[in-house]
Amino acid sequence: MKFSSFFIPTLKNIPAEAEIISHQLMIRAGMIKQASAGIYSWLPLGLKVLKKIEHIVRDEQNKAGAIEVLMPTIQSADLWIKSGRYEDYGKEMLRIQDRSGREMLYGPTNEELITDIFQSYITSYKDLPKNLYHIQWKFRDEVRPRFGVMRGREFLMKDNYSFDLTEEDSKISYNKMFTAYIKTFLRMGLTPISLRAETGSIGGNLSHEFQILAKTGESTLYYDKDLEKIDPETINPDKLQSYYAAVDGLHDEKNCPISKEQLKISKGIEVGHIFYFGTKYSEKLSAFVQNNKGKKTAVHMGSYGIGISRLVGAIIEAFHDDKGIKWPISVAPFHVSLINLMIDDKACAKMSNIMYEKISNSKLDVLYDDRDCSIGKKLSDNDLIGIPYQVIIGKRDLKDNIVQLKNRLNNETKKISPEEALNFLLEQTLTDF
Ligand code: P5A
Repeated sequence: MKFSSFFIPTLKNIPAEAEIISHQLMIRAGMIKQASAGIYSWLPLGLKVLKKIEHIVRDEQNKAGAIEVLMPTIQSADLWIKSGRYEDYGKEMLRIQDRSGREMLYGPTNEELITDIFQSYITSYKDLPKNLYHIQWKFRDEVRPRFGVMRGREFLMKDNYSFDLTEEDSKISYNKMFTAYIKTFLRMGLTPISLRAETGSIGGNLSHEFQILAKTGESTLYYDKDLEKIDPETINPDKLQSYYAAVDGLHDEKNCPISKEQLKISKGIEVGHIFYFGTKYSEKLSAFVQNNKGKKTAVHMGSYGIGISRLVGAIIEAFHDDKGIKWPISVAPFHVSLINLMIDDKACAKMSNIMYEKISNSKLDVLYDDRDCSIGKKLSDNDLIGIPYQVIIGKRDLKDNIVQLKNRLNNETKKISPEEALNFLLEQTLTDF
């Protein structure tokens, strides 16, 4: 992709309305534009990252045996009245009337709708377990939407729902998702910390939230430092759930079961939340199956959410410096930024075109900065948008057959030949594991 024909409207100044770093950087890097409070348009660079995150989430869901569906954003109030949550949800629910006066709503979550789909088709224990997911926009009319996409009113969530015959089977589904979540966040280069959590308006008695570590995170986490050492190949959910971990208000220094040496305190951001709530919705919405003795029983359910749009901001909170974003390779909008500092110089243009073609023909996604603007703007814009590798082509170096290869994650720069730079880039693996 050529920068000059793409659409990345970067900004030099910090926007006044943005309180936190990820919000500031997303606006400055031309990733999003606010449409109204807590509602955003995704510009091309932001959309690319959103899609990369969505891809990793979808891939891990599929690998864990979940099946994709797509439910609508607008729901009828009927099922919510049956489940009892139509009143409970209060003002956070955006209520809409259609032209015939029917009560509709913009879905804040989908427990009711999925339970209704399940009960329409599945009647036997032989069809269990089932785990259905979708990736769809949600709306929650938060009192104070802020922090950009981290706490929006409209936001993209991956949510799935498990259906099992017994509580015991449900725990297996729960742990499968627990493991899939850890793998998902590790693939994004993040460090996930899982904590026992409150169940809130979703209900039930078993719940974990997943926080990722970021120095600028909103929550303070207190946890066993061994929770940070996770090998993606040998994740043991029972073991991870047995470690001590608590957020802010729930940590009690006096009664903490682990030693001071073992306790770690870090800042985090909640990016996922999972719940087991038994038969709470299945009983109210008639999701019954026949068991092996022919007896009608309500199915045991769990629900599992990942904040996909929130993750874009959360990853920036975890990976940035004073110049801008530093994307982990697996979610980066492009892998390589090819920066031609002198577009009017014949040798620079020729070398840039050769490299652009070679990189374009590989598995790497390249952004070719061919803009007619100052060297300073080119370099600062590229640091701002945070593509992991930069190849910088300048007139003086090129005379000695040299280009600069910059690793944006550690800001190290090497002066090497264009061939060496190409070879290095083509050997990169594009996921974190
Ligand atoms: C689980 C899936 C649920 O809604 N029902 C279906 C359950 N859980 S949750 O904790 O309320 O939300 C799941 C994840 O969604 C993200 N999230 C948000 N992201 C951006 N803006 C918001 N206002 C917002 N609210 C929730 C979080 O990542 C959360 O963990």
